[in-house]
Amino acid sequence: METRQQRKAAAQGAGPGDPRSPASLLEGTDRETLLNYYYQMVLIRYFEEKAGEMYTRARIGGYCHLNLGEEATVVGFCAGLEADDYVYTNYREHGYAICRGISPAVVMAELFGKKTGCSSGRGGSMHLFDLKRRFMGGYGIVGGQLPLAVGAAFALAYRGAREIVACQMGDGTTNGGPFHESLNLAKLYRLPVVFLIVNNQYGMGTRVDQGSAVPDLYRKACAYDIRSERVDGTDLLAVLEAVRTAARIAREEREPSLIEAVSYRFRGHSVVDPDRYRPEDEVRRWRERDPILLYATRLKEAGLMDESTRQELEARAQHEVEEAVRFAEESEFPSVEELYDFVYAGEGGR
Ligand SMILES: Cc1ncc(C[n+]2csc(CCOP(=O)(O)OP(=O)(O)O)c2C)c(N)n1
Repeated sequence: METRQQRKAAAQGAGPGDPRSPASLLEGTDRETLLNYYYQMVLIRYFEEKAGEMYTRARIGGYCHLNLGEEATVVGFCAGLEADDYVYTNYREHGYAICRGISPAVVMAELFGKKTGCSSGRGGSMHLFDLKRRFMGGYGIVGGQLPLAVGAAFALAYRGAREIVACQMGDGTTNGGPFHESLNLAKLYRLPVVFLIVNNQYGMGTRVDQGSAVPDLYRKACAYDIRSERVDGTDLLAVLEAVRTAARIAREEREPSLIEAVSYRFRGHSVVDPDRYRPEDEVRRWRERDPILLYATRLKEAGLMDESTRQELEARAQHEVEEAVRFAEESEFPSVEELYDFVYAGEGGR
């Protein structure tokens, strides 16, 4: 078990010589797994680009939030968890659903409102759900997922279960009441929960320092004596390592943790946001830190991925997304007779 001091040192960030550092993670992980992380990042990048295109072609209705640019936080977060852990997210969740094992075809079908979608076409982009894979949903109400995640963690603690809960949110969410109440209860009851703030720097059009009196968001956890750290959200391995450590502490010590992953979304808040509030040079600077390019360079420099492997992985991901669209196009809409199905629990929902 880590001492308080060791944990404090860990919270300040692991150095390259530290056995916990992302550099040793690269050395200590097999090539196939590392290449699979790359595959997942490009898969969700293509998926999101395609979802944006399908929205403009009116195949997808309602709202649609993409997480282009946040791929390292998505893949790192999911890779740090075990298959039977419970995951709660906000509405920017397509990538999380895919990384938790819901097939891109089934996610795309849900965006299209089709019966074959993971919420039987009832949820759409903001309400993906799959109980079997313990993907407990995207939520459209800002902060709505936090009390639910904490409630689930309470149930697990009460039953003495081994599983934990992981709960993702955006930076803007940390200014709302549910964030503070949830952190308070998580600490008070020592709940096995990992909170991940994806600080993509904007809540809709509001820059993080215009909305939060404490823009170093990880520091907010200290008000509840919760262990927290800030990591580079463009670095897949840094996110993975932080989540893995937090998950172990939740599982073994029954203590909550909070991670702030600093990243950037490349496009507007939702597909209908013209994104006029961000300076061009800021966007350009962050695009240079594209998490996919950074990770590709890292794998190449370590001699783990050559150019032809990269091209092969990208072509495979692109093909999977094309197939997802084909599946969604060919699937049926729910019929009018089925309109009232799944309204109450126990009615055969997934
Ligand atoms: C309770 C509530 N208030 C306001 C909104 C409108 N709204 C939707 S997203 C959003 C911004 C949230 O930003 P952040 O938490 O940083 O997440 P991001 O979209 O950046 O991933 C707001 C204000 C809402 N959906 N729910």
